[in-house]
Amino acid sequence: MSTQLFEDMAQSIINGEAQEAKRLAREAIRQEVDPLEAINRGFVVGIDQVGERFSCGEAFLPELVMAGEAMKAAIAVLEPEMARQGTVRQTLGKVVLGTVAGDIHDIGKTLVGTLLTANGFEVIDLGVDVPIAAFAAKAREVGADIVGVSALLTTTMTRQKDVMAALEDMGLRPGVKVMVGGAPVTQSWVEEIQADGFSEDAIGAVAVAKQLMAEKAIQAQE
Ligand code: B1M
Repeated sequence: MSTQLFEDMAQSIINGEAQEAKRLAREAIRQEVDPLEAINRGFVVGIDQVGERFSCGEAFLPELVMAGEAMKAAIAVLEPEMARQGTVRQTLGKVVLGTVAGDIHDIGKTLVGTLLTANGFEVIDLGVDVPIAAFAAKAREVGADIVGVSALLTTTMTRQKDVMAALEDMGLRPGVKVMVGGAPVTQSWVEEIQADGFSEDAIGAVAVAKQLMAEKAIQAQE
């Protein structure tokens, strides 16, 4: 497979062309390209460029919006394929997932949810702009093993800490593990708020979730 397809994918996002992004996503499936590779080597390269241009004032909000829409359109085509390729079918654990209050970025969070589902986790996706208390309330209602909290803004990242406090207040910790993620999240932030797990990407999030389930199993034996 040529790298031209990946380059075209990136360009479709930079141009904010949702129809073209969808066409290229279908083409990737037709050529049996790994959907996650298409996302990471193609579409994400484009959205990262738009993000960089936005942060240095070379691109503006409408471009960010259009790039985001194109990205979502492409992922919507690839998602069923990723789910279909997920081989593990037994439920590994229950994950309540969402993007924190004040934050409407959902592309990365949804990707994390898709890969967790494809790898055998039951995911309850609360969506975006999720109030702090809603994470804890849903975790209690469904008996969650893990609460996954995504944040893409430095201003909303602090709410990951608030979600942990809400779980603590409801007496749900340490039985419910907390995994955090999102572009501004760093290992030192994770250590500061004492979250149980962190991943920089969606594939890593699956490995972290499995690790957290293993830790839960050990805790249950103690
Ligand atoms: Co916004 N935005 N945005 N944006 N946006 C960023 C995040 C920004 C870095 C752009 C920039 O300046 N370079 C910047 C944040 C700066 C900061 O705080 N540090 C920014 C800003 C400033 C804003 C607004 C404030 C702009 C404005 O209005 N002036 C505004 C805020 C709105 C709000 O939320 N209240 C805003 C709005 C938007 C759009 C709506 C236009 C659109 C979102 C569309 C959507 O999501 N439906 C948008 C977009 C598209 C971006 C960028 C360009 C791309 C984000 C993305 O989807 N990346 C982004 C710049 C960038 O990140 N390059 C930017 C692709 C996605 C696959 O990656 O989301 O990082 P990501 O997810 C990864 C990992 O982070 C990780 O795995 C995912 C998959 O690999 N991960 C987890 C994510 N969640 C996880 C959870 C986990 C584990 C891993 O466990 C639970």
